[in-house]
Amino acid sequence: MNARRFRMGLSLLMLASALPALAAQGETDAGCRPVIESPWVRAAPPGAASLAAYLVLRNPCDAPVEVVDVESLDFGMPMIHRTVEEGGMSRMRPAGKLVLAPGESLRFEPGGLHLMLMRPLRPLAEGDVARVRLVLADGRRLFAEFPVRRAAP
Ligand SMILES: [Cu+2]
Repeated sequence: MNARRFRMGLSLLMLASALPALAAQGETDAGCRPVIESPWVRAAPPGAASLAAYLVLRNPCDAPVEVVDVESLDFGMPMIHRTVEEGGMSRMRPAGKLVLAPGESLRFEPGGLHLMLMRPLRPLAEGDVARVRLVLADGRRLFAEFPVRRAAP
């Protein structure tokens, strides 16, 4: 048994012992999920190798959440990027660690953090909808339908 697994087991035990108290309050934090708001994909010319997508991720829960990956049925290689300025040049890099504190929102927006949806598996034109989900560090997935638009909603 490695240390990480042991700690996970330990925290599950602690969670289990805390559940009756939470249930007595009528709410369990285990049921709380971060929320994807205002999702959209920027329309691109037919044949584009990648599309950029944006959203606001809100964490209304009592625990921090970490986003570790993005998945999509509509793209062969979705990634999470950040646009950064380097020596006067605008470049895209892997986003790195994305942790949201309780009550915090994280904006994926043009010129900053974004979803880079590479290798479209079908044509996606304005008015179509892409299926995208964010993967959290605890294994949960947050799904949303991302409408393809010319401009931010
Ligand atoms: Cu990018």
